[in-house]
Amino acid sequence: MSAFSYIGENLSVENLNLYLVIAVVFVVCIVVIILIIKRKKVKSKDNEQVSSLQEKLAKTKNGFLGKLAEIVRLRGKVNEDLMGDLEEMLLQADVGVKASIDIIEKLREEIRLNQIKKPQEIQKYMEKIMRDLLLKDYSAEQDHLKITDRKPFIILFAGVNGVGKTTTIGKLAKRFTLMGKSVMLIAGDTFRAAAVEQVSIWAERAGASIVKQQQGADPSSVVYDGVMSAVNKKIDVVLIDTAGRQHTKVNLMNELSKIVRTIQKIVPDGPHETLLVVDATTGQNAITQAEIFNEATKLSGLVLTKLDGTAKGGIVIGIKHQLNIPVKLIGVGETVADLRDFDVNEFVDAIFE
Ligand SMILES: Nc1nc2c(ncn2[C@@H]2O[C@H](COP(=O)(O)OP(=O)(O)OP(=O)(O)O)[C@@H](O)[C@H]2O)c(=O)[nH]1
Ligand SMILES: [Mg+2]
Repeated sequence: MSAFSYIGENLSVENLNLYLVIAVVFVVCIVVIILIIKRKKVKSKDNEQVSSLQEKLAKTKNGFLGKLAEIVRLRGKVNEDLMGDLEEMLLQADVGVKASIDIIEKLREEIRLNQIKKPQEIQKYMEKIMRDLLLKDYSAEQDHLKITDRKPFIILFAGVNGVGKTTTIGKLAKRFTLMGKSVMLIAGDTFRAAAVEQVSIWAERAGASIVKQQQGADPSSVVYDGVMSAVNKKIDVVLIDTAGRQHTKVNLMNELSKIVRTIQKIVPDGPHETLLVVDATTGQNAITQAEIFNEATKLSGLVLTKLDGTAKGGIVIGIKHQLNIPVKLIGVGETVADLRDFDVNEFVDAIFE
């Protein structure tokens, strides 16, 4: 006798209800199991992201936490020697003189208020002080790179040579094309021989269009052609590369101001973002560069590159403390996936956890 004929013969209203209940319970169980599996997958993806930022910032993390642990072990007591070592540690991590003094002062205050006797407790307070400092005056609107519906949304990149402008443009182009945006790169660095070629490679990789001229052409003329073309073609995002080197520094700044004026002839409210790219491994130089560039052209944000290659990630705090310009993006490697939005909590967690 088959299972079906058995069920058929024994089918009554009561049995039918029982089978229905079993079927419903079975379906509900399957749905719950699928949901649990999906959630686990999302969670592990999130963890991958966090752990990979931790990995990328390993040098800073080790330089900071490793050093902190060593100082705590060495000193054993909360005293002036310990405070001196901590200040030295901050300076070595490129936090900067003013920010280091400020952090140590705040730490003294916490020690006094909370009657801290064990140096092991210092880490917790140090983490809090740094997080608070980085989150001071935080604005979700101004501290992140967000493209609006403004078409074309124009982002101008500036920075001295070798800091990672072109690489950042390439990574961002890919991010935007993946978001379904039409992207145009403008090869405004006509000074260096290989620069145009480098932008072309990134454009192809990212699936973006490119406007370029030969080496030695007037950068503003390339920018004019590019922005005009972007307006006509209704491009969503325009990323403009510029030279990192000119015959003199004054030339470099004048060139940049001229590019801005050129953009504004076509798009009066552009550029919508002016990002200065600085190299984290150059320490306090990055801050000086930001000050100089900001005088020539109002910057809307910074991109801090090569954070993966330095133990001096404390520069993030120095920048926050000394400049009124938000770090919007960080570069933590050379591949497309290595450009991250700068998120204070994620950054502090990656260093302290
Ligand atoms: N490790 C690491 N390397 C990076 C990062 N960003 C850029 N680089 C590398 O830095 C070098 C210089 O990058 P470019 O993008 O050519 O710099 P640039 O500012 O355009 O330089 P110029 O065109 O000479 O002004 C390249 O070898 C990049 O791969 C980063 O976040 N991490
Ligand atoms: Mg370049």
